[in-house]
Amino acid sequence: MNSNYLNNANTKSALKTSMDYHLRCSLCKETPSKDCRDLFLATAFSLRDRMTERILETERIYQVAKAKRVYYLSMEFLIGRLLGDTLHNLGLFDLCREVLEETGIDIEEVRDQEKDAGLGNGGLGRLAACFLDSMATLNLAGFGYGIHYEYGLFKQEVDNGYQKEKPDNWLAEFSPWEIKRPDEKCIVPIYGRIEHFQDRAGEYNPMWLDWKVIMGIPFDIPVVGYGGKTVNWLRLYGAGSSTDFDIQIFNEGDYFRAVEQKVSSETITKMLYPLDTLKSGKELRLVQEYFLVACSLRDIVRRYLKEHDDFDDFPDSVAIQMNDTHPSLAVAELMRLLVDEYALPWDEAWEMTRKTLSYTNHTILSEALEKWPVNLLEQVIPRHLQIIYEINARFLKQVADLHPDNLDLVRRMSLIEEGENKMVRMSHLAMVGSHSINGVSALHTEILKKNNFADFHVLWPERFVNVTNGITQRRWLLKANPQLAQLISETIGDSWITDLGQLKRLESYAESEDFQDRFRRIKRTNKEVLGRIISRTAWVSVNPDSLFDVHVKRIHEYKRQLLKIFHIIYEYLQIVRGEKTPTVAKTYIFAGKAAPGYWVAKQMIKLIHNVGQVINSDKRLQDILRVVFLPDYRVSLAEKIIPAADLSEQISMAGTEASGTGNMKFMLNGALTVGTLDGANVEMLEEAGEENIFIFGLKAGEIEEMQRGNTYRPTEYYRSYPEIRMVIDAFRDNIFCPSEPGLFQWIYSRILHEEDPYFHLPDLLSYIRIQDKIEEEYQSQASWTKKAILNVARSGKFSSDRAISEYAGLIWKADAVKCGE
Ligand code: GPQ
Repeated sequence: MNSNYLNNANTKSALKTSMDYHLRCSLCKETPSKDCRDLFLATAFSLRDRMTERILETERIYQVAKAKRVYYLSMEFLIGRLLGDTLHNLGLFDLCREVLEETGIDIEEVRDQEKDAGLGNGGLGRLAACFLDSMATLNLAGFGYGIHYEYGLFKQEVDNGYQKEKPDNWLAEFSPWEIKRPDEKCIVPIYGRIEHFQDRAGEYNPMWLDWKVIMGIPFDIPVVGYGGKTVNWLRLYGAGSSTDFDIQIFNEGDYFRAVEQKVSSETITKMLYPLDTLKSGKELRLVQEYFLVACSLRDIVRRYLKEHDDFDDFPDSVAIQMNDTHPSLAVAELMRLLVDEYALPWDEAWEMTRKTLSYTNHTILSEALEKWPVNLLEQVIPRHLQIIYEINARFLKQVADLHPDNLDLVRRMSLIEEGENKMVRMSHLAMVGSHSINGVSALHTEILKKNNFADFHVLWPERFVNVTNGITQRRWLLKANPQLAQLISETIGDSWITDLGQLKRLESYAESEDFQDRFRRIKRTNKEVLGRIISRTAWVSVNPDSLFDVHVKRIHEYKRQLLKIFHIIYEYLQIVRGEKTPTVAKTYIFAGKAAPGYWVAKQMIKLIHNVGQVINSDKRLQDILRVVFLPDYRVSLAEKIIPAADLSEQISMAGTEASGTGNMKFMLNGALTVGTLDGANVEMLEEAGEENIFIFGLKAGEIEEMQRGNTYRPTEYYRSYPEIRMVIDAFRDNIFCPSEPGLFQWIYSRILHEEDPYFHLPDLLSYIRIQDKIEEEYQSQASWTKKAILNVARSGKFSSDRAISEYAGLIWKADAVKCGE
């Protein structure tokens, strides 16, 4: 039933009334606090009212339409701040700005009061957040399931160049967006043991006994699509203790044990593991993964059974996407629910499971491919381990029937890796239990098919598809770069907001002097804004007329921050030794977090800091070079950095970055890319045209060949090329650690004598050459701006709307359901 509470809600006076109401009735304040926190909360509550109304309406429409529901299961949703996006998507941004302006408040100050919800590490988590926005905007009944971490990704501080991790207590002052729903809690069994009991027919059936209980409590965050009609939700589960269970121990007279049990249950969702393309191997992480899967599948099945009497329509009514292998226990849990709790025959349950689930792979790096020890699974989820064994036995029989003499193949494809410590290969579990397996860029999917998952590709070629990643233009252009968004809308209309391909029409303005001029002025303003953030947080003053060369992302060897530093060192030494006359002033900007236990990554931060200290304090380079490291990279900071970039660094070793999504955000905001032929860079080259992007370095195939033949000899590069020698020797000679000699010796020795698995030296020369070319091209501002405009114009493919339409059509078979007026 549609209620009338919020009739005429979208007028200035109605919005003002809502905000006043919440200030008094929700916050119990006569006047708002000076710091704008109260105003932020009152605004957020007013928007939440409008969204919750639409959630109910949307749900009603989905029910009538019998919409197929899509569930995106992910351990991470890096949603960042929500106020700006929500205002834009509800069409209330200008109205709200005016309401605040009338009380003398700048909307930016209000927005700055919101803490980032950092419930993810990087690309994978941000992708999930962009996908939610696109699903709602495309009118798909698509919902997210994740974990309500009490602490998100740590806050990064930098002390003398060293990263310090501080807890991110994002919920300290609670989030106004979430709706706690204790009435929809679920109960999740864990630990315990299996016994077999004989039934009437004499068969032995397994029974899971003595399990403990965790309670899953849902928190819903509304997800509003552009236009404000469709409002879906993201459901995050927090762990609590079961009161029933506590009382049982309590009654046994063991009060302390009852409290301990409560505390240990609540620890489960305390914090996000700060690892990106690395695995933790910790029991608590396994428990988190299981907890997510167990809560969400119970919820999904419960919702389905409200409208159905049996499971016959399950795969036609429900699609479940597993975001990497982190939720791959869904295969075993769905089987357990169907077989153990709803008494479906195995074969029928298996068909349902496979038809419902699909799996996205996000990396080929072996250190990120999840495997869990069999004995840990046995302890934590014994029944699931049994189910995994049963799935494996049936699957391997199928393989052996097809290839009777190929034991090696059976061993390679098994869900279990044999050895001293037997392990479950989660990617195999995910593939066997899914009808679709996808990579996240064309190159990545090809590598999966050819290398990592080749055996599976031969067996099931039809299951493999590619869906190149995308980003939402609502956040990454409309919200993050309002002036550019405005210029584009004035020029070609605003249909690009929901149809990014429309940007193509900007091509005809690429050479217009007037358009170029306005485009450049916007970039310049964005650079000034970033310049102020840099001086405030990194204590370095930068020149907004210099070329902003930006390398921001997680710190990881494969992403090669070190290659960028090599180039900076080369340039610096060339200049101070009088071998180069600089023609362009440059500001090198880095930002990114390192996993707390990843020593090499943390050293990179220290190195950037030290290189910065030497260069920034060298009088000879005063107006020429600056190197800065911005602390605490997060979504809201990215929204300031990306619109201000001239050059985007995407220089991972070819074949290692599955896709990248930052690369797309820079392109959309008119930065030119310098990159290797890796991940989605390959497709960016195709779209932009080779004259508008700077591609260098070895190709994935060439690297693979060198790896296979073991033909890479770092010392040969060192001996043959003076440029390389000059850079590497700087580490031996302590040029960037004069007061701490030896600090960076390890880089010298590792690269030359031990190992360089990320092929820095073979790519260094071509990187230096392409940087020279970039410097030269930057001098012609007209041609640079033309290229930048063409990049924006040709970035349409990289909208997450396109990616989600492909998922919906190819994988989920889900149609849009228009949520009308
Ligand atoms: N990615 Cl496996 C993550 O951010 N975290 C992970 O744990 C894994 C992958 C990234 C990947 O490195 C990027 O290349 C992708 O663009 C991104 O996922 C989204 O697909």
